[in-house]
Amino acid sequence: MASEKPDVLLVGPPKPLIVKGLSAKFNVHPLANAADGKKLLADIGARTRAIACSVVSENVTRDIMAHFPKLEIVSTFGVGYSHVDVAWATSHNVTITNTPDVLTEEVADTAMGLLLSTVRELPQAERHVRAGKWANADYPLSVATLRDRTVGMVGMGAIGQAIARRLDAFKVPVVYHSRNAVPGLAYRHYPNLIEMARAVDTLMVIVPGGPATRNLINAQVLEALGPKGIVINMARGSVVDEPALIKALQDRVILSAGLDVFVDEPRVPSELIAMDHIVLFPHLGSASVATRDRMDQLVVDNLLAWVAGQPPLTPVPETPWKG
Ligand code: 8YV
Repeated sequence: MASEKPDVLLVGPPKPLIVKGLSAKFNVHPLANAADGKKLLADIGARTRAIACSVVSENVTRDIMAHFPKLEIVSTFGVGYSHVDVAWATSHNVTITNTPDVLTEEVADTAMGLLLSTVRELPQAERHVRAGKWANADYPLSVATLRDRTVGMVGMGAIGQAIARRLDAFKVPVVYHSRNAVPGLAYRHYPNLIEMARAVDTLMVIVPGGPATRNLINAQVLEALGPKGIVINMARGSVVDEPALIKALQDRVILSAGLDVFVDEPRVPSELIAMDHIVLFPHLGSASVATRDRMDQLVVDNLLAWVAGQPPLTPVPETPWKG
């Protein structure tokens, strides 16, 4: 007898919290466990109205969604959702939900960690101790200091503002670039990114990924930032023109970079690995057990609200829930 529970396709690893949370109300079909993924899509496509996605590293493409003529909702993990084809979802009346807010402070903490690590060369100093070099020589004084810097935020959403609050406490001046000024914010707004890059020495990149921001940080911006320049990327690899960044670092057009994200992650260009003066993190902005659990739970809660006939909790602005 056919089960009365609705079906949900799960894209990405079948994390226990998500599978368990959804199983009470749904028949969960993890794509990753299917011996034949295409067959699974063909088998459940006609009747399935919901997709869950458990990571930002798996794409929910139009090719996948097109198997689901009755699709109503895609509930994805991550505040960023450039891995879901938003244009297709919008034109097919499919609501996308993401996991904002629950990760804001965690990602802002990581951003400060990456900024301090990069400016003060903390990972390099730690490597010096572990390599047994301290007995022979002190680790050199860091070339840079946070004390004389101005941070230009590229993006001033919820996470950008949480980072800016931390920088206030560190007594570091903050300005920002975004398409529109954020009402009520006291920081100076630069509508023009190049102009802001000229005025600061540190860029903190925290804008959404996707076509609108692709290669926003390009050779011209790096040139404008100048030889004291440090770029911190907490957004998506796609926002920075990676070959231009590599060249700017190699030619010392800018001083350094701290990168949490990469164009083709988890593959990191060998040119970046070869540069010992920069800092590389493995995309761990939100990566604590507690925060990841809250994100997983929000993936579940959006779908539980929807299946109970209520509006999903956190639809993204491009695809508001219309009922
Ligand atoms: C990731 C993120 O979840 O939420 C996002 O959009 O990029 C992070 O929180 C994470 O680091 C996974 O790769």
